[in-house]
Amino acid sequence: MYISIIGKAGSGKTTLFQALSGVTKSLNGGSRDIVAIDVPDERLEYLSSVFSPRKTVYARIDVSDTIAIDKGDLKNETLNQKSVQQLRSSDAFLLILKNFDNGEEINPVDDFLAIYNEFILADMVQIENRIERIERQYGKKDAPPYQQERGLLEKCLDHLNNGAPLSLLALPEEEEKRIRGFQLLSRRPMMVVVNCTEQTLSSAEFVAEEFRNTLPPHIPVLAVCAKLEAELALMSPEERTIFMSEYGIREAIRSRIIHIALDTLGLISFLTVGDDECRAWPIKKGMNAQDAAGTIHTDLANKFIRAEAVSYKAFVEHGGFAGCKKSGLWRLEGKTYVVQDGDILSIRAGN
Ligand SMILES: Nc1nc2c(ncn2[C@@H]2O[C@H](COP(=O)(O)OP(=O)(O)OP(=O)(O)O)[C@@H](O)[C@H]2O)c(=O)[nH]1
Ligand SMILES: [Mg+2]
Repeated sequence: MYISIIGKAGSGKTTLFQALSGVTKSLNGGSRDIVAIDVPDERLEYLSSVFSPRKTVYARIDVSDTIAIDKGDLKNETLNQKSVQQLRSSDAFLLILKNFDNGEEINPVDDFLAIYNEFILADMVQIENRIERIERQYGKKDAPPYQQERGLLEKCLDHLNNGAPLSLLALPEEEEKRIRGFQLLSRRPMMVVVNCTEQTLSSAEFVAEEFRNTLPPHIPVLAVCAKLEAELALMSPEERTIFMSEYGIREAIRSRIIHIALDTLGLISFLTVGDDECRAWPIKKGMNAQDAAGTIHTDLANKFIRAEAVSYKAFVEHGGFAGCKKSGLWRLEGKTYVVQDGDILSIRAGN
């Protein structure tokens, strides 16, 4: 899973990247760094304290800083190919909007629309080009696979023509697979981070709410002060506590951003426990037990027999596996069981 931080020049992309990754780098823009970060998970922390495993492995996602983008950059192909490819290979976008005052003009809503619409336009251009190529190659000849593709492309184009991103277009699985290869930008989920000044941090929730009411309703919005968060990320736990109480920050926003990002991506995690390893496994919401087993090892999917399952909540509230068995909360699930967020699973597989 790969999340790109995008935004206009000077919006705070690199600062937010530092806040999320804890990696310091020079704020000179244009860098294309990618860092894998652990997904904070209190459930996993608790389970590790119970099992004291040799290893605790968090779910990981990749986060990257990107070059600034602005209106026209994609449509007019002024961005370099590497940067475009980086955007296209992202699974989701975290769009940061400048809402802090450093003497320059601030237009966060305009900035949002510039990039949001740019992605829609870029997809339109790409689809139109593809349709043209199909026509040139096959003319009006009846070549069914291409006619099918053309039908799908035209459906997408209609949708984009209404000013809506492709992330809001529901497609049957077959078409979904077909469209994936095009790496269309507006098909990716997007979340917004409003980057505020230190002074307005106390009203961050109010600011976020305002933006939620202004931006399209499907876009998750958070308000942060990226600069403070980046400083927090580099501190020792002791320093952090003092700093947070000074600024009246209740929780570092890092964990919230990451969790909203995962939710935007439609990801949940299941957990595995043992003396050797406690681990969180990220999977797509709706995945069945057999496919989930396959994320651990393909053999476990191929030779799947049953999944032993206990929800994390039941584990905590009923005193572990033994208590859950007594209370009838320890389950044996089959291949088609839809795995839930926080399920603690143990896969039984044949030899
Ligand atoms: N006051 C304030 N300043 C910030 C905040 N976030 C970033 N800045 C400042 O704004 C400037 C630009 O931040 P960057 O993180 O480099 O922005 P960027 O989007 O990576 O910029 P480019 O890569 O050049 O497009 C820096 O001087 C930051 O210190 C913030 O939350 N509050
Ligand atoms: Mg930068």
